[in-house]
Amino acid sequence: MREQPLVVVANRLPVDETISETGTREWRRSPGGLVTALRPVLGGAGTTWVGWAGGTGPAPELPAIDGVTMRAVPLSDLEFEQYYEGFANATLWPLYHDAVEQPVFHRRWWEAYQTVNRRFAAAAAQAAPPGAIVWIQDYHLQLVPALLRELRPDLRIGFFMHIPFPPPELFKQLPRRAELLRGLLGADLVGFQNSGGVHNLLRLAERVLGLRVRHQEIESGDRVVRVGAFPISIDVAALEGIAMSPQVELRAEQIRADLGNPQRIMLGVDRLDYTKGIEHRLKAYRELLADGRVKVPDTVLVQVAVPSRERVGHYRLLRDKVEREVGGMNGEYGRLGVPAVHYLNRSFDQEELAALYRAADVMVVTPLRDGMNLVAKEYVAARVDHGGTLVLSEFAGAASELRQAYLVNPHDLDGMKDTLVRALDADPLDAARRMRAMRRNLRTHDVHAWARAYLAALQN
Ligand code: ADQ
Repeated sequence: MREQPLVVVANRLPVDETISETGTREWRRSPGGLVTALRPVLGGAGTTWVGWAGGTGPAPELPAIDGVTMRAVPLSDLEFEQYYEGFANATLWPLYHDAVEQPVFHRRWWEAYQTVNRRFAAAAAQAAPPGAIVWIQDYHLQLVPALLRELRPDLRIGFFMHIPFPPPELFKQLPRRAELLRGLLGADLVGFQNSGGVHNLLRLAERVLGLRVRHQEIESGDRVVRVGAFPISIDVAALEGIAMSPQVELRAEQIRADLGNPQRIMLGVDRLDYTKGIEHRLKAYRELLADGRVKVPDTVLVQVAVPSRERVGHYRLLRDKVEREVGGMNGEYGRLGVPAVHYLNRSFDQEELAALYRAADVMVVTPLRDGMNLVAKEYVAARVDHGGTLVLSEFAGAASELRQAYLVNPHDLDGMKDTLVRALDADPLDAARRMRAMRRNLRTHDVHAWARAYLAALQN
């Protein structure tokens, strides 16, 4: 059990505002995401979460949720646009994902990013008791470690990057690269999803800042910053419990029946984001239909795409493109009452997701670049029956752990088509052997192990 108080600093607080039946405003814990990952370490000595509550204008006063004190950081409309949609999601997000979309740089976005990062640092400094551990999350807040250290040198400061961290060749495009690196190096420990991120930060510290680097440490003034890989995971036992329940099993059967009991169901579940390779996946499936290697109604694809960042131009364009493509495929290859692609553009609860996972014969996860990809891990955890096959992009962080998946390069259309067919035609014994091996690995590398490993390293 942790003895020091903990302050988690993340762009978003784990709460959603809802209107109750009597019309009053209420705050509920938001499902999924980071809060699920951190739940096991949130207990113990006092914990505070610093983040934005959603909405613009003054920060609301929030009740504690599950014993965690909530401190809201306000954002104005303009800041939301320039810091969140702008610098975080139109500059850093595409650049860090191999620039699969063109990153946009604007000086006024950078100003807003600095202002908001200063505000988060001040809120964390105020919330943290003496000697507390502060764990800062993700690319939105890269300046906070150094800003916070200036305000509160007594704190133990950790940073974890959930998305990929790019090689110097890409990172060096950023006009404010040195400031961003110095911001990160305010932490005692900088964590990444895998060794690629670690290696890239070490090289950047050397090349851009001229610092001395040895092993996994960077000498920064009179301090040593440690850097490490901590692959994030999911709450395996909780998802297994859900997936095993009779209701979910029944629901999975019902889903298959609703789809017309096809021989094979393929499934994609993604946030609607251009890094997830949804278009590449649809194209491969369309060609398989055109070649006659896959036929409706024997095989169908279910694509679940949760709307995301809908005010950002790239995201609106992507949604339009995906919808046009799905419409085109259904017009060409669907039958009356049996579309080739069942497209669902909304969010589901964990039970429904687990039932979808259990109903799917082939899970298709094909990001062009992804820090980890929890959907792949969720599919494996949900397959308590050892059924199903996973087709997984080499460019997802999860590929280095889920080695028995059918790995694909989503840019290689022919390769992807062949692998999809192999996964559809997999020998059930071989598929079960692969699934068992992945499940064994996942069970010992769940989210509790992740959080414990990171915090132990930070306190060391
Ligand atoms: P994301 O890019 O959001 O996360 P991912 O890891 O796949 O991507 O997580 C998505 C989550 O959303 C999953 O838990 C999934 O179940 C859920 N989800 C997807 N579709 C849903 C739907 N229709 N309804 C409800 N829930 C849905 C970032 C990085 C990733 C990294 C995570 C965690 O981009 O690479 O794995 O952070 O570090």
